[in-house]
Amino acid sequence: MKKKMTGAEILWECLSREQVTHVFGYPGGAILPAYDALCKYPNIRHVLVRHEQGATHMADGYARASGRVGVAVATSGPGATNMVTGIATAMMDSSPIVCVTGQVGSKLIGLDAFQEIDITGITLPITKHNYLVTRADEVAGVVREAFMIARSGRPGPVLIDITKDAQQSSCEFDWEATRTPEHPPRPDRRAPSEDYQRALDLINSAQRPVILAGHGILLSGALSQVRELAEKAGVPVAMTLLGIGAFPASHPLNLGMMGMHGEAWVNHAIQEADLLIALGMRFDDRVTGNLKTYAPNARKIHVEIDPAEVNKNVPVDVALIGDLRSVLSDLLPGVAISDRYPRAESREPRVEVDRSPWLAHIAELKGEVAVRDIQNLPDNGHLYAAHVISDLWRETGGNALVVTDVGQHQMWEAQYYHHEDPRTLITSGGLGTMGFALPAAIGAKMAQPDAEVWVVVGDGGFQMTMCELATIVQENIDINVAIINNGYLGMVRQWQEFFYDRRYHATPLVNPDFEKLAQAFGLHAMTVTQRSGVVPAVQAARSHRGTTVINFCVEQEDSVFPMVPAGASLHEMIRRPGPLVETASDT
Ligand SMILES: Cc1ncc(C[n+]2csc(CCOP(=O)(O)OP(=O)(O)O)c2C)c(N)n1
Repeated sequence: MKKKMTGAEILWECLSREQVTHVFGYPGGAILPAYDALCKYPNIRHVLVRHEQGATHMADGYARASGRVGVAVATSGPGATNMVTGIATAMMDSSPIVCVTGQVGSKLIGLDAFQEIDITGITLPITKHNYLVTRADEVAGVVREAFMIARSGRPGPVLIDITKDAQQSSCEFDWEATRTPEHPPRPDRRAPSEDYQRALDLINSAQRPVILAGHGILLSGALSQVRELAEKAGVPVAMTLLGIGAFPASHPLNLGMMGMHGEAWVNHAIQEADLLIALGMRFDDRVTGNLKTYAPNARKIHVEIDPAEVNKNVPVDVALIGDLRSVLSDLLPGVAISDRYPRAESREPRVEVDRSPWLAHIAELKGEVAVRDIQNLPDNGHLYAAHVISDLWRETGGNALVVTDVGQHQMWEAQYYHHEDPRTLITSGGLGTMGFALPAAIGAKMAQPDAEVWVVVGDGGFQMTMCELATIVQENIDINVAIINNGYLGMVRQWQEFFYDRRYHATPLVNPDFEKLAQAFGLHAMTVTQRSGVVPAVQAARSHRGTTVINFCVEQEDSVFPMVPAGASLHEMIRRPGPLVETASDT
């Protein structure tokens, strides 16, 4: 049915019809008509942020926690440019968000009007697509198409810039007439069947296979297919940082995280493998190390939705392009059963090769590492970040949704918080955006109101977006914040220690008293300086209704181990000097 509406009303009407229930935003002149029209849409909760970067990270956190499209709104000029980091973060991590920005009146475009900026030009390389809308009758079609683009194929951010006059003027609104064809993403074309056969031949004959599990598994929802593949064929699973949660941490075939700060046994297994089965991952340089020496003896199968990723960094033997869930569903019936995980359907072909020596070898590599683990250090009065994360994991039973920032604490979280379920770790993997965690956690909590949400953040990154503590108070949000306070920009300090002769320039931090700071925002807060104080603090935060900020003052010069130096081969790791138990007298 046709109805006369303003462009601003059409915007909210279309967002409602796209099932949007939350938007994260900040008003200003060029988006005011839209804000005024929002009063008519009480079904949409607007979360008033303190900085537009926060709005984009919240939309991103919302999208990652829910699998739905997150929405952020800002005004023209500085409002729009403040969104850039959040949009780039979403782009690098394939997160579906739609950002709506106001633009100056269409007659003013190009005249350097007050708060005019070419935001479609600026965001061209960091969006899947973007639009400049100058007429009310364009709004509906653009919004529908933007949502379709954001969530289809390889998901990502879309920006809609709407001029003030397009928001103010009226036109007939007809939702049905704006229907965009849900054209399947191009990669939905099936790979030729001979490619499937080649992949199966490689899988069924490999002696030392490893699955590389990436973020695409979570995005396509291929969890059960990946698990079936691993169990059926008896193949161990290594995860990228963003792939954490794609395979249960407690599963006997789980290896853990790979790459620059991956566990030593994982990287060794990859280097010794004769087959890598890469699922929804893009062979990021932090994952591969030196490409010339990466997995030198392995044939490679790459299953990926984005054809541009295939053969980009690592040449592969077989590429299966398409939605991971459908590709794996097609592949699974032909995968031969390994004896290690015998299954009921015993009529299926069985693996000819014996993979138990391979699995036994990996178990041996794992055992050798335990002596270097900081966890085995007796309590020497110092508080280590790994202990904080580990206690947090135990106290929450591994069931919390953890949102991390970027730095050492991010890697310790990946190593010591064992995630069983998908979408329980949210982190900026691709762009590595400090300041991401606090706002992304707010968005995640909005998407999963029943989840126990913890922010794990460094003292540096926390200060980049800590203004959003005010949003937490205003919107009455119940999350907990663990600041891993080492008095340094820790990860950069670590690089200075290892590679710049301990010249700690511009990395020591003079911090505010985080406990008092959080209290000034009206929040419950604590400071912990001893290992014995971690569990009581976590328990107090969990039993307190509303947000608690805990300032964990940890060892200042601890480093994340192992570490593959940038550009080195994956097996050339800097290891924590060990065994630690013999050097534990440094009280
Ligand atoms: C916006 C931004 N600026 C700079 C960096 C470079 N960087 C990566 S890690 C890091 C240090 C982070 O320090 P902190 O937040 O205290 O966490 P820690 O490493 O100590 O756990 C820096 C500066 C970045 N990733 N993002």
